[in-house]
Amino acid sequence: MIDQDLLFAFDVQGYLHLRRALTPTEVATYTTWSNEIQATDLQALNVDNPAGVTHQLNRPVSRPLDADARFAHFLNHPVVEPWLQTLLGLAHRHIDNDLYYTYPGYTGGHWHRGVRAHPTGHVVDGKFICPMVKVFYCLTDVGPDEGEFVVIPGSHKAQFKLAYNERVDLPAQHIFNDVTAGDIIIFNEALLHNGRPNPSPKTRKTIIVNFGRHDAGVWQGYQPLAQTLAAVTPRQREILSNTTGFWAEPDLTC
Ligand SMILES: O=C(O)CCC(=O)C(=O)O
Repeated sequence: MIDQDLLFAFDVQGYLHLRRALTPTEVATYTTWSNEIQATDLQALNVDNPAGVTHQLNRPVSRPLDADARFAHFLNHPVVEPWLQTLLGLAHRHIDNDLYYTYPGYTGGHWHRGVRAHPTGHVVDGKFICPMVKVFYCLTDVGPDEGEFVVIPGSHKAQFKLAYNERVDLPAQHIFNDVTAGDIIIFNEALLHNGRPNPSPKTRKTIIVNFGRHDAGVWQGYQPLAQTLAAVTPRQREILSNTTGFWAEPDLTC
């Protein structure tokens, strides 16, 4: 069941911070999996699409699902799947996936969004029609000045343009600087978001899975391998079975 207060919050903020959504045992297990694939040979992993390596983040491993099919668990984690069904529809699809580390000394990213803002925040006739929703499974505690993730709450509905290139701070930014290992962040990819510089000695570790609706294509370089499709559950295979080629933003200028 979807909590109506959280649904309201997702609508007006564009994100949810689900605190301690993973158990400590889960965090320990997923950390072990992540440690085990850190040494993945990226060239070998991407032998099907060598150009893909340059389109991927690889900090330290992009497409962890293909490096280790256990990561398919994050396609339909029981905490997340009801949200994906509500925000994207029952037949939602995978777009890309990353094991993403923000290392000490990281100088920060750039503000961006995966899809355009929408006047209603992607709600039409009382239903969400989000084209892209991203899920962060947070594996580490994150405090102030530890390379935290930032979003601009409500920017998925923004009606005014903002010059944000080269800027570290934007008005009203919310900082996930009170994250506990095991928290899950779900956000509308129309939100402006970024990763802050990390002057701390700690690495922020996140498993990221990006999802779209039934008509979403996969991001270039993230097509699942045949062996991955064979190894996962029927439900996970369905989520991985994009039918429309590479990702292209649907026209939702309604
Ligand atoms: O977690 C971060 O630092 C940024 C990740 C990000 O921008 C993204 O996944 O689009």
